[in-house]
Amino acid sequence: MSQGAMKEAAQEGDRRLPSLDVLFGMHRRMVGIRQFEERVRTDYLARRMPGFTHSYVGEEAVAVGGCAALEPGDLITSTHRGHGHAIAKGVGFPAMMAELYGKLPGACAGRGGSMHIADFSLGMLGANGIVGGGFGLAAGAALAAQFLGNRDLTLCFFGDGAINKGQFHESINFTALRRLPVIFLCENNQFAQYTAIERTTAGALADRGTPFGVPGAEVDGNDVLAVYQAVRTAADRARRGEGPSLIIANTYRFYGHNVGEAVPYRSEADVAERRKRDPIPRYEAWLQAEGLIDAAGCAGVWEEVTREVDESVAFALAAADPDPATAMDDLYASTRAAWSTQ
Ligand SMILES: Cc1ncc(C[n+]2csc(CCOP(=O)(O)OP(=O)(O)O)c2C)c(N)n1
Repeated sequence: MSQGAMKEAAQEGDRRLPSLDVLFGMHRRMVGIRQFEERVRTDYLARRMPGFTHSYVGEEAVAVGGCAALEPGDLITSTHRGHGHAIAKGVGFPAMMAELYGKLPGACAGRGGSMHIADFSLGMLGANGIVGGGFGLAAGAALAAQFLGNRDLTLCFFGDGAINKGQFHESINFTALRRLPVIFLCENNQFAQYTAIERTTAGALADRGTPFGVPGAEVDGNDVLAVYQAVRTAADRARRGEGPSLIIANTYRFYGHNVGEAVPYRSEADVAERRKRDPIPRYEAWLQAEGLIDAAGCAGVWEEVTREVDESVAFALAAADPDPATAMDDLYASTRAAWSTQ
């Protein structure tokens, strides 16, 4: 479909294409993730922020395209590199920033930090310090949806390193067998921690579902519209009761594995080359070519979002710390309470 036709279809509210609201929302969310992550990096390197953190800069189109294709009741599981997923699913900057600063109004009352941000009310089932930890959660959430008979599906984000874990095969087997509504969305950022994918991974990633009868698609993960379309197709299949799909989104992380890492295993020239395919200017060029926004409009979004991120830091710094006396609260779910809601 030509870009002109796509714009027309979007304006007419074509079922398969994003509405104008979604198109603009995707731009704002991508810029939001970028500016949030850049500010986190600055504050973390200045040793103002506690904990440990992994930057999502460069991968924004995957989280944003994926979450934009979902319906409100749908769920996501995330990874150790989870800030972008949380923002794309609607967690606000103040709750995110306060959580990273370990403050009481944080998304998890300051107890989770960067790798454990969750907001069940938004369907964000949690970032995860365990590589591959989202697979079982996604399978379980989808089993619950099937059991309850609702239309909710679960979008499972994970990395190219995680696809080599046993839980991936266990989860894709189980969800295929039961035809559960899951989308496995692999963010292939070319590295698992410090090791390039060529040194760890055999075969084509998109074929990993083939033995289980699960269709695989490969998309340009720096093209937000391509990710959106792929997830819409997989979501339709899941809602028809046909089971899981696998999507490989090829992308690149612009910074090191974790913030503060020296990155000795790839050259600056490689990174500079990859930065030319930055998903945000690329999407802005498309929006502008379609006449949907001009350069000043784009600049306005950057300004507004940057101000919101700055305000979230001020909010976090002024917020109360959790009371150390409550450190052991909420460690275990009350099984009595859980069963009484059945
Ligand atoms: C079970 C487990 N094994 C190892 C680690 C250490 N570790 C943290 S991130 C990572 C690499 C993950 O690579 P990938 O899945 O490609 O995600 P990316 O970091 O590239 O986003 C590893 C091995 C861990 N956190 N959990």
